[in-house]
Amino acid sequence: MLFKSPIMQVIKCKAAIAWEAGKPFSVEEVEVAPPKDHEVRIHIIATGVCRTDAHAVSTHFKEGLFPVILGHEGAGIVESVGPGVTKVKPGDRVIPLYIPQCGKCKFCLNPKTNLCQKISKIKTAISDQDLMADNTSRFTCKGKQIYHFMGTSTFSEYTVVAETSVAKIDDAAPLDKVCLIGCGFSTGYGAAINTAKVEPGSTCAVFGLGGVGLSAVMGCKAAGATRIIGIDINKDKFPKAKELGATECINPKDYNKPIQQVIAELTNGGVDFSIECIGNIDVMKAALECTTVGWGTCAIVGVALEDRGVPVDPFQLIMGRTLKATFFGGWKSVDSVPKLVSDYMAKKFKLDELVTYTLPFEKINEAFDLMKEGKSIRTVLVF
Ligand code: COD
Ligand code: ZN
Ligand code: ZN
Repeated sequence: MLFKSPIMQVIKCKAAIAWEAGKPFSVEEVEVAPPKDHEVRIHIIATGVCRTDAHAVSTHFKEGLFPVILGHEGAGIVESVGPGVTKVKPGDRVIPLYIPQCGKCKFCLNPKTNLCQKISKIKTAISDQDLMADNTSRFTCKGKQIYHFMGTSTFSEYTVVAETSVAKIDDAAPLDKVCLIGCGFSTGYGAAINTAKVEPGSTCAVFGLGGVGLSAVMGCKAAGATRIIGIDINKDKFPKAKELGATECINPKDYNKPIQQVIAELTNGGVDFSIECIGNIDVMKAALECTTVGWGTCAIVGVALEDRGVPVDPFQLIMGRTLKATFFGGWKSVDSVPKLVSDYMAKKFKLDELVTYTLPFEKINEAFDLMKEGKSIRTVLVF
């Protein structure tokens, strides 16, 4: 029998466009072209707003391309697939992945890393995957080509992603919660479990109690840490941190000595594990230095926009400390995201507590204001 493949149409829908750095988003009608070979078009149902999206439009970030559709913490339903797609089909519930997993390259084949050849050459976490594999965009607005972002662009009602950048998840998963598994939750939780490899009975310090840091706190707890110190300059973040597993919280502003010294004094010479979830170079240095001589491990999650590196005294390392860093919490994306969604459904960790606001998509600028003012953990935008 001869099947005629359906003619796939351009979809007109709403999206938030960043026309230039440092300006509010503009919600516009965009055209989303059909998916090409090995691409998937997704109807985004919900998307979280992450600090990295704010970084990408910051005037301090030199590598941003404009105009662009940001967003990398979404969840949705497959609308159509391009030729050659076998892993998902229309109707499947999915999470777009900003780290692809092609399954074939030397990185995908090695259990030591979650990177994939497709992004192994990037210089910053967020300056890649701005076009599809054929070097063109699927988005246009007012006759102009719009860049993709991190291969996901979830600030659009419909987006197109590579087949290697999508994970099929449980049909029953609430998309307005599990979207956080697309970034913030997995990044922090994995930093504790996969990167720092927190051990039972250990003492941990988590710097920054935003969505990523709180997820790191949950990861430390899940790994069996018995003491988890949360550090933030905004004390309003402390109650939730304690609810999610922090055994104590401290504010560097309350002390007139370096926070690494304060932590060393509180912990008989330093913590076993520390995790930096801010993206501040001075805090990264403090996070390394607050770990104990002999075996302390510091895992960096944040990426700083500054043009300088972390000033590490080699003696800190000679004394037995280890400095590591992580991208997407070390999770191999296609393999792990469906399992993390199942674990959430099985109540193995909390996500709902991280969602402070759920707003209609049109209020995207309000969501960024809430984040910048320190009033939200995560705002989820729904279409
Ligand atoms: N000392 C202590 N706390 C601080 C300090 C400081 N000097 N400065 C800020 N904080 C606190 C803030 O009060 C806030 O509570 C927290 O740190 C940061 O939280 P958020 O909500 O702003 O940020 P998150 O949790 O959404 O994200 C943090 C990241 C580190 C992931 C992000 O900023 C980043 O660096 N992203 C790039 C790295 C990356 O992996 N990107 C890929 C996708 S995210
Ligand atoms: Zn993010
Ligand atoms: Zn690969």
